[in-house]
Amino acid sequence: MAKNAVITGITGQDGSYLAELLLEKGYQVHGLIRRSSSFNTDRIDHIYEEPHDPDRRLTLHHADLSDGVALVNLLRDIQPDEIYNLGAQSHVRVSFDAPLYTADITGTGPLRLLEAVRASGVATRIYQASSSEMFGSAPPPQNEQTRFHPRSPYGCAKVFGYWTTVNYREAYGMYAVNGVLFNHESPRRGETFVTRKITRAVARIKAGLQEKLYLGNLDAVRDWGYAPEYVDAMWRMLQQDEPDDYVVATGEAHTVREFCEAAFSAVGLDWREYVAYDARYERPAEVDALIGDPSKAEQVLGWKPTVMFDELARIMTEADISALDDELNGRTVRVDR
Ligand code: NDP
Ligand code: GDR
Repeated sequence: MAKNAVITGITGQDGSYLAELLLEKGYQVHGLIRRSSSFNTDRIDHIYEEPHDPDRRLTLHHADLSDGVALVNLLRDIQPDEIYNLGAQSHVRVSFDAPLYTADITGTGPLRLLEAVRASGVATRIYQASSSEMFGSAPPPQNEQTRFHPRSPYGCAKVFGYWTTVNYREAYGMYAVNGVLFNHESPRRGETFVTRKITRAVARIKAGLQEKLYLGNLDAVRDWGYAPEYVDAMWRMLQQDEPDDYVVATGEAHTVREFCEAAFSAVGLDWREYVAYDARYERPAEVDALIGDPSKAEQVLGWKPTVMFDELARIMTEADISALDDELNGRTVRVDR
């Protein structure tokens, strides 16, 4: 019998890659999407299946992490074997502008989902998308033992989601796990996160469509990996005998400045001629350095990253150049890269 999985946040970067992975593995995939006045399924349109196709394995349902009753009803109907909670207000800078909304969706959202599992009585395994942002100002390298010191409403909300997941595992014996994932990127990364903002700007500057790229703190250090590899780690976490929490990272550290250098030099440009400072992209409290120690994931899950910093910057820059080329030449933009 094919396994049934529910993905919240299926329209996001990770949700789209995870849906592909689970479909490849033969799963029936149920994605929860938000009602929007415009189309919001770009990242999954290439795997979309006609609702009337009797053999379809991808089904989309309207739901929102703010609506606990809808979650109960859906879980009761779907009876999933696995749930991946990737839905969130995921932008750190935006969380300072919308702290209560972020707390509700990113923090209370996981609690609603866990309660929905209890209320629907479904026997399932649940993955919570926890984040390296929970470590905040705790000095690197960070691993599963590192103390949390979040520096944003987003980070605080993720800490709540983390401990709620641990608590439901301990209190109710649920198979509930946290993947503490460090930054991971791809050509599908949201356009306002720094890596994608840079690679998109490189393509536009190269094509003569943009003159400057305005950024905030160039000194921030991050551990950037490749999103398709990180969703594989999520799946592995739900296939173990016992539920546990894992850090997923590359262990390599680079600054935002270095990412600029790598992306601009990939097309023969000197980043210093194009990057300008704008204070609006600074955060009220910054996370200076996140560098993960993924040894436990490697030992227990057999997970190891292969795409590292330079290759990642190159993949993203090339994808943005070719997407812009498609756009300028009136071709449909391919999202399956
Ligand atoms: P994205 O921002 O690309 O996707 C977020 C998803 O959540 C989208 O599908 C979005 O829907 C959905 N969503 C937003 N609000 C709600 C809501 N109220 N109810 C239901 N769904 C909602 O994030 P990523 O794919 O990058 O990240 C996936 C998860 O992993 C997030 O929880 C994020 O916080 C976490 N994470 C991400 C890391 C990273 O580096 N990418 C690192 C560590 C953790 P819509 O498309 O309609 O906006
Ligand atoms: P982050 O990612 O906050 O780490 O959260 P982001 O790419 O937004 O910022 C990384 C670093 O770059 C600095 N920065 C800028 N950031 C943005 N977005 N725009 C700018 O113009 C800019 N200039 C400098 C930031 O200050 C920061 O230090 C991501 C999200 O995916 C979270 O959901 C996830 O949990 C964490 O990664 C791990």
